[in-house]
Amino acid sequence: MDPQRRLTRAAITLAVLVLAGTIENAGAQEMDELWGQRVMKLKAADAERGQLFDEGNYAMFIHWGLYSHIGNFYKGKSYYGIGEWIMNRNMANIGVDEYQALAKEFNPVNFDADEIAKLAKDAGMKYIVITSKHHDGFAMYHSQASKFNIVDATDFGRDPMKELAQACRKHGLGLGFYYSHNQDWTFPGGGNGPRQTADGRKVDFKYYYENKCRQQVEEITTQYGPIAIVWFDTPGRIPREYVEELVQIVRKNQPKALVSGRAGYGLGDYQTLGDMEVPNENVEGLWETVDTTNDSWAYAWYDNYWKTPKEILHRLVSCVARGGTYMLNIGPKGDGSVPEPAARTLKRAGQWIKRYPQVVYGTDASPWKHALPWGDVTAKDNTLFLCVFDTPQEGELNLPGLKTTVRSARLLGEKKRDAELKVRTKGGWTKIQLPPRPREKMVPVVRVELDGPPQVDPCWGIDPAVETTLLAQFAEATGAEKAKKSWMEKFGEWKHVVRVWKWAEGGKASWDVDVLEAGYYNVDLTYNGTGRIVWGVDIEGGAHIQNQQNSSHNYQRFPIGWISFPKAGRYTVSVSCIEGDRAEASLKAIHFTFVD
Ligand code: FHN
Repeated sequence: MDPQRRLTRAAITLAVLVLAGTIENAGAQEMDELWGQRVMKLKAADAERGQLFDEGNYAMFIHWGLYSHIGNFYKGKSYYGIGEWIMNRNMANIGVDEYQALAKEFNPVNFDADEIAKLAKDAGMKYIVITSKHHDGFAMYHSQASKFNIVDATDFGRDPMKELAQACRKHGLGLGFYYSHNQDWTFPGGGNGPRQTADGRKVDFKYYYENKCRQQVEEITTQYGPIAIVWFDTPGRIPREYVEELVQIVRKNQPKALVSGRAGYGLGDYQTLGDMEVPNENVEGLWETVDTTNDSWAYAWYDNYWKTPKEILHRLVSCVARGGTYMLNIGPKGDGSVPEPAARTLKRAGQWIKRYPQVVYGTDASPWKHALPWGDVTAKDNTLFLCVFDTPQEGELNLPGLKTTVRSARLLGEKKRDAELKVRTKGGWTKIQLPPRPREKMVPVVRVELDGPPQVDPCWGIDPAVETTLLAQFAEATGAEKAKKSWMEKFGEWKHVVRVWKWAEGGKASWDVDVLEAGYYNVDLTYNGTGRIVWGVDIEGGAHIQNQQNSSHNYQRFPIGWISFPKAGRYTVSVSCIEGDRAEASLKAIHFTFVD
């Protein structure tokens, strides 16, 4: 099949999924169509380029373009979804000529590159990646390859990428360019773009590639000084030779720049996880998560669902603790200004990072390989940084299965600098006593010095001092299927889960756990499904509880009841689906809260 037809088919598959509202059905195959081959490891030769991620860990992503001027409100109607897709038929369905004509109205006079670079700096970010051209084909810099660019097609007449490049240099930040190499919805032959030129000549992808794409990648890699990343996106089924050539262009012009994993064919330098995907388990190699401060990437007038500073820190620390990098997006408005709540939340989170830079920059993944009930851990050699997102009852922090001896534990940021925290052990757990009122109100951090490199028993701990959640992702499924699912909540707003479903008679999801305190624990389950479902929870060789609860099409939490662990120690806990639509019942997590 001709590559463009295949590409269109991929876009249609995705659009059909969205149109049909089948938020359940977007599977790995469709993700691969959209994001390309995603698993790759940085090659040894690229190690120098890898430094950006190793040391940086936190970056600013910016989606800003002609679509920002529309802000998801077009001809008197609001459209819900990612703003940069406003042209798409699932959004406002704007034709090419009509969209191009909008450039005359776009005049972002309030764009202030210095303010944006300063915001990134204050937020604690190390580099900025901005859309030089998104799928709409509008270049946000002065391009010779196409007049459809911010200098030639608007009254604004400035090159904001030049201004941003200067501002980044001034503030000591790296700069990267997002470039949509495959999709171009307005240039003849571009992915999902018109099939003919203005004079009616039929053209294919090669025409777009040779007359625009290749030249623009040359431009962005030569006109703005040294750049840190070229962030290609949605390779779809672009022919391999084009990606090879684009990567060569980047290598030739910017030998130190990273190429994003979404270049396609595994030709990028690192892996980009799914949009908005903060992984639950450590991921090997060099990788990043891209996320946004609210729901849309580009500015959407109604989108006020901002992540709080604490949520931002939680998602950042989770990425670093899983071994990766976090790139968090802002969507400036059509006038070029940054929405105030976005700037505010980023700065607040940044203040915390300034207090504890050693927790985030240049640190390694958690030896537990997953979050702990009260928070998460980053590490550097023999030092652990315990980031407490949920303060445990009576202020005692419980660490399951730490086998290396603790030399000392101190709360960072306290006035009494050297005040050591009390540390004791109980049944293989390490217990650290926090002061009753830590000075740090947002996310207290305990620095733990160990006798040697951290060694951890992989058994799951059930912590009586704070709610413990065990994800289905970590369960062993027998007589049931464990599978990853990604879906769009709003158009383009991705969610990801690993769930256990398709339960056969006797099927179960099991976890080996280590219970610190004997007693009753309240059990809740998070699941989705259809109709009423009877769930069972069993402790191997011990208690069994079961209960019927309703279900919802999206993941919701329902109570099941109390279960007793007669003594502290090791157990195998399992969940089974006893009655109801067992094929559809999808378990996401089990939660334990100590009662008595
Ligand atoms: O289609 C784009 C989308 O508009 C946005 O740029 C995101 C950011 O990762 N990438 C694509 C979808 O994955």
